[in-house]
Amino acid sequence: MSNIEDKQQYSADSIQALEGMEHVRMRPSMYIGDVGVRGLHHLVYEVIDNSIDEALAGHCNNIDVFINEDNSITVLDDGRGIPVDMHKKEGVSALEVVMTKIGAGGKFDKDSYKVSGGLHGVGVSCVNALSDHLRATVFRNGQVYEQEYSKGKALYPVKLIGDTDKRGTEVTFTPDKTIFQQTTEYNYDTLAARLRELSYLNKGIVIHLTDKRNQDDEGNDIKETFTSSEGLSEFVRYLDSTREQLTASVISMEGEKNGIPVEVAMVYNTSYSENLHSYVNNINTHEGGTHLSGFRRGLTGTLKKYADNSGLLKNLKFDIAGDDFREGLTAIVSVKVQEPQFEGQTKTKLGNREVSAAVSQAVSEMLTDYLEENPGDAKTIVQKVILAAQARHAARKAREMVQRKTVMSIGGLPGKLSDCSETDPEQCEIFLVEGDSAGGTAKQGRDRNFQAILPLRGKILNVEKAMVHKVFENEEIKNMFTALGVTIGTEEDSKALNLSKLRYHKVVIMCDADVDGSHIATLILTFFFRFMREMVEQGYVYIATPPLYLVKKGQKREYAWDDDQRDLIATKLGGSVNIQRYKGLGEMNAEQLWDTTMNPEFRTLRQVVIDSDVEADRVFSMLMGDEVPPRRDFIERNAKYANIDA
Ligand code: 0RA
Repeated sequence: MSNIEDKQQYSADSIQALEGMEHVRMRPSMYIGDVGVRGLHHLVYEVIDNSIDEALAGHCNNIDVFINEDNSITVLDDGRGIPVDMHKKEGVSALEVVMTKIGAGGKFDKDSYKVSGGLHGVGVSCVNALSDHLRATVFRNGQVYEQEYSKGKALYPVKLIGDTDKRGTEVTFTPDKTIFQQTTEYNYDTLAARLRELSYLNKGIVIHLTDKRNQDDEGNDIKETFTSSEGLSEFVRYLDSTREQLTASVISMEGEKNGIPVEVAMVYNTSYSENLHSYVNNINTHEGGTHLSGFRRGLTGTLKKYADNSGLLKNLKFDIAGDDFREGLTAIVSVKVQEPQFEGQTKTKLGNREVSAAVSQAVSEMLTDYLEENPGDAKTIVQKVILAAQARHAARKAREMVQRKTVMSIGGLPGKLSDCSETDPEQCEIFLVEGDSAGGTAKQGRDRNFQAILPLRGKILNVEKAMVHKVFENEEIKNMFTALGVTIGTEEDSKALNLSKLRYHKVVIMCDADVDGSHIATLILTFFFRFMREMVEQGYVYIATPPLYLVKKGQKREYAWDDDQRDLIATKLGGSVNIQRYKGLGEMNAEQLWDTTMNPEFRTLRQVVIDSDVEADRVFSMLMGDEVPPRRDFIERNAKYANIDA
């Protein structure tokens, strides 16, 4: 990857210093996206990013990340160490400039080697500004240097604190509680998912994650190592580990096209879903962009040409569309771009035009070779594409039915829906409730002004294993589309979701607090994830949390959501208490359901968020595939606690 090697000697005065630490504290969301759970974790990614850059430049092999006991974070690498020599213009050490000047650290210096970049590419100074305390330790030239900061301000000039034979940089920071008011508690799984992703995207780097807050049975800290010798092809296999591969090998390439480093890996599986993930400079480009369109073009063009030449398409009575080439495809595209232009709603869509041709060419070359060398696999793939085209024709008919029903709107609403009287979608909530009996209780208990109820019958369709047309023919799923007022398909994109007529801004999945209930909630979530993904992304989807226990003593009644709480209440009430365990929503009466689970004043809704695209994809295919791991555990881990009514 020649264009990311050092182009020039990087010295202290090539670091451009810009102003604005105060601004970061005033408007943190402008720099790190938000000040919630997501922003909190971005701080870590921003720091690690510098170490990854150092590794990409060929100077660092190991990165150690610690979640310390007090929820501070330490990132240690074995790179060259941040320079500590005097910065000519600023009159302080380069380290201090990097740590205290927004935009320093080479990020805005396009001649430097950096192509990586944290989600917002704002640099470690931004993390410093948002930290109550930060300590930077540099191991360089046989010596150890240190500087500490508070809320981005240096507490003393860089000082020499000793000798060493180590090399590298260590940063420990404590996020500022006055900025991150929601929480400053780090989630191990969230960090692990990102580090795993980074290890696949940057093969060869060894990343350790240690959680000093939690120990295993032997008293050792929880610890994992992420490293990949094969990179993306290994990543694809990890993603598809619970799916059945259609061909034995993963198709992959790594190289440079028109000066742009391109890496691609892909494999077909027997499922019906398309799993494309793309990255620019290690950032997940969730909205796609030119690299992804280049991938699609290269894939379609090459496969179509091969299929035409092979004669396998003779006598075909229907056309083959781009989508058909991607059914059951898991693929990752990763490019490194010097000056990426990010567009789109969430600034995760690559705009650079030149990247499209580079990826398209890379994919054509890779695939052409593969198909020629593996005629057996080639035939299997083409046959899969033909089947997909056939199913698509069936699906289109079913989809048009859903659409026609939705467009009619009034009168077209499902009979089972108990709608609310309010018509402003922002005020409206809909509860998706398992079973008719719980649906009945919810209907009595709700505030009909703004709460609608849609009962769903028993187990809803497992969309992970069903062909697309079956999904659109399913009665419960059709009801969800019509009730929500959501349609699919626009002029440009047959799969695009149209939320402009969305009738409720809170969609609450309400299931029993037991294993079956969790399973049903997971089925519904899988449906949203695969078919109404934007609903989740825009924060419209929630999970209700009904209590597990009712603790009674005389006239006193209190609810408990877990065993600890139950015991606490029992102790508080004292003497002999009566404890009722709710086995399902059906055991609660309408008033109890309102009080505990539906009343915005007292309930806790958990907003469903997607932490990591690839992890969510893997989790759903795992949960809804053939294996049956504990689903309750899954929901606990994936639905972030958010008391949105507070
Ligand atoms: C600029 C120049 C040099 C190193 C770094 C930045 C650097 C920054 C970070 C941040 C975390 N880990 C890091 N490792 C290195 C060194 C230039 C030289 O030695 O010639």
